[in-house]
Amino acid sequence: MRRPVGAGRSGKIMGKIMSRSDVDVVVVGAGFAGMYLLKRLRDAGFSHRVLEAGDDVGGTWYWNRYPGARCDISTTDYQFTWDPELHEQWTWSEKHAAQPEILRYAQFVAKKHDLYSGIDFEVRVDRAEWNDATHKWSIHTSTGETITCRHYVMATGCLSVPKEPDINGTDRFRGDVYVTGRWPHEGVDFTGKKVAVIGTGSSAIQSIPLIAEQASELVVFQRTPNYSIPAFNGPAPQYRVERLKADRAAYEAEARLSPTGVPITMPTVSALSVPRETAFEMLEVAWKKGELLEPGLVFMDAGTNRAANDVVAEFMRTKIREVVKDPVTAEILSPRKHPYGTKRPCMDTNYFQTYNLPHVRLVDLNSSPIRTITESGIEFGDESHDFDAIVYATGFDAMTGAIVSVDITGKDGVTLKKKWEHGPHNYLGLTTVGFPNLYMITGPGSPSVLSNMMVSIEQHVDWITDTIIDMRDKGFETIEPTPAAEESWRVHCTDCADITLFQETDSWYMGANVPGKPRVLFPYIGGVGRYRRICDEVRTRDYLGFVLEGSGKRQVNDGPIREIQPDVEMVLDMMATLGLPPIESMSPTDARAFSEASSAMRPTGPNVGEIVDGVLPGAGGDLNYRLYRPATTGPHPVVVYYHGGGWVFGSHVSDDPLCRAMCSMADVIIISVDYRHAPEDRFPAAADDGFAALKWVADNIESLGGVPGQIAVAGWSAGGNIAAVTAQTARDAGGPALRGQLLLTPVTDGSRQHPSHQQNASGYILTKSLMEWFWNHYADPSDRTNPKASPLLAKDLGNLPPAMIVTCQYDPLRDEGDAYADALRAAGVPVQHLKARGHIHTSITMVDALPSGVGPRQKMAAALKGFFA
Ligand code: NA7
Repeated sequence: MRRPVGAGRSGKIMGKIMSRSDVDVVVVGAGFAGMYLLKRLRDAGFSHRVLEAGDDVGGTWYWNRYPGARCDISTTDYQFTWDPELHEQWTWSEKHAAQPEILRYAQFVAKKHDLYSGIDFEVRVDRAEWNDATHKWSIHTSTGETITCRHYVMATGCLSVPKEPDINGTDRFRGDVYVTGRWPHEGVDFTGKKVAVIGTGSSAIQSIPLIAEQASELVVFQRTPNYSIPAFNGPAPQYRVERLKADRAAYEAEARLSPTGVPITMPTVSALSVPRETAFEMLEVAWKKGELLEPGLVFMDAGTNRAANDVVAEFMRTKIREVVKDPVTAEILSPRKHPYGTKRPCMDTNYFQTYNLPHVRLVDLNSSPIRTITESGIEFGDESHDFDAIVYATGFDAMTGAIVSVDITGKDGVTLKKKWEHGPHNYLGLTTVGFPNLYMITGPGSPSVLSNMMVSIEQHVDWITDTIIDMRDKGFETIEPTPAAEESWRVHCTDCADITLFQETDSWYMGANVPGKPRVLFPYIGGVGRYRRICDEVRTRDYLGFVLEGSGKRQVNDGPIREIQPDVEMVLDMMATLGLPPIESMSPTDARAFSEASSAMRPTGPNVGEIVDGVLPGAGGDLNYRLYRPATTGPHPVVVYYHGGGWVFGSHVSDDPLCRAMCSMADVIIISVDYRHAPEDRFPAAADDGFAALKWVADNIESLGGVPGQIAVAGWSAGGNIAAVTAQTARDAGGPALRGQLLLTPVTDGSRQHPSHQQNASGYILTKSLMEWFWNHYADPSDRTNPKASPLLAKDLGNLPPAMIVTCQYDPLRDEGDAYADALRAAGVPVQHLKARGHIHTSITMVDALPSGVGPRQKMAAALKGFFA
């Protein structure tokens, strides 16, 4: 089917003839994004032009016609949801639709909704400039036309500009040359031909088996082997079909709020918590489903922990070895360097089997690099080989290539290409500072290629259309993000990327395939659902992070949209779904049982050399302690550690993972000591025990394996309070002399409210009311001004040991911790103060559960080491 003749010439909007050279919105691209946007703009009554370089709709499915081109997402999920009739009117023939069928679907939708009449085909945009006086874009096209518009949308796709070949001699070859992303529409017959394929990414993996069926000889040139699972193509997955039939709306809603845009059960098991055999059995079940996202989502930590990822990677290599008969070829095809999922995982039909065919050969470019392409073939290693055809499956200038290939000039004459020289800085992946009213669909900084594109495309189209409708309703002409919002989005995207393994790999996700491209994770890895909620929140909070102007009005609603660490947010979201009762509604006995039960479920933390449990004399009787000794040869410095738990619960073992981590990272002995708890033993019992324990450890340091004189204190929360008080008591008592104090989110002032008590009163595990419950159990109001309860109130803070103080942004105790750091510094105490951005009161103690805590813990360990240096 071809588009109807005369398409793209209608200028009729809602019954009125509109000027074609001055419109509300210009859209570049008529792939799925441009098509849906056209529909929404038309329905909303905006005048528009949609410009498309090709001669038909379909975008990526128009251009990528190489043999075997297929969608890797099931047809149950890779389709429009905005027209419910489509589900009745269109039936997909298989689970993973091939390119011709997807193109036919695009054409079907375009015809049904009369989209052809709104698109100008075979028109490229060469240049676009923002005019700050008229508040309009001028769009210059390949046909010589200039169109002015208020809003300008790049719906140009993420993988639409093939990468320039970076191989010697590409121009010399006199045979046939093909590029997978620009395949001839009439197809290619390789029968009897000697063919070279360069590249082993998704396009190559899909096309190689089919090229091999025709070619007399096929040589595949591989630089990096890829993980690929069999598609097991056939009918769409029955369980998805049934869920759609039962409740399509619920299924689609779940997709929109899921991490990937496809409803999937998220894993809760660590790959490191089950025996290898069990892990492989679980992976086998996922592998057999033939769904792209499944194997990567069997284990909760495959994307964040290299050892966990290795389990999946080894499973994949086992599968390759089972298929490929020649062990040398199997090994060359086995990815070893990059973690599973950090390059786009592929789906294939008989890819690895193809290497068992006698006329197919694999060349490892790492041992036999291409020296040059010649007139008749390729010289590589110490060989020279003639070919009839060369297929470049060498990929794309992904995500930004198509956007910056148009010369886009924003305010003050700055081009987007220039602005993005060091990274595609943007807000929400939709807009960018200096380029008002310019929108990108599925651009960098949005889930894009890490999601089901259909879900992400629809979300972006809806957000953009709804935004310009809002602007029209309120009389605004321009919208532009603020520099602060853009920077905060960059930080949030980096926070998300930092906890994954993506940055370990040179991939096109990281811009690494194109020489000179900045190295950042281009797509947003925080997940489709989280991203949608953020975009929605921006609108409901009156365009947070944007400046809107027009009709003499200016609205600036500046501020960051997300500062909390993404993994911390995930924990909070998960806890919110559990509906747990507040601890302060429990009796102390029940609260202790609850705390112990929660601790039993957390990861255990790293191994240490030795753990010794013992008893020491406290101020009011014996106290338990646990000693953590490093695996290195002693003696070691000693840190006396006081656990958290609001003086009410916890014990010498309750902070076990954190103690293990500090012991192994700082190479020090940690002695975690218990103390008497409230309400049975109120103030100052805990403080007295803290000092008694320190004295006993100092007196017995040699027999404990420590170095005499090398002793410090540390504590978290109420334990940080005890550590700080102990340091003051030791100073006043004339010893033991301490080398340092490490205070993690300490309680330092029970005498009054600080702003953070109010700002972070609820929603971050430690709440204002829980903190009040702790204080009420521990100390009378009259005692709270005593520096033994509130160390911040000590008259003299001089001559205390050097301190490392960690405070967390979303902690009610943040301000009192900050105040203590400031006060110590003012008193001449050397202070390192880490203000942990995006963290909550508990998150840094969550060892092996929250990757974002690793950095702060490394700094804490470095501080401990520094105390003894
Ligand atoms: P990809 O995934 O970028 O794959 C390109 C392949 O080409 C990859 O194996 C590259 O090796 C290889 N390549 C690139 N340049 C060279 C040179 N100069 N020499 C040898 N080999 C080279 O692109 P695809 O088209 O396969 O897939 C893109 C996406 O389209 C896909 O993920 C789907 O989302 C749809 P490298 O890995 O860089 O070592």
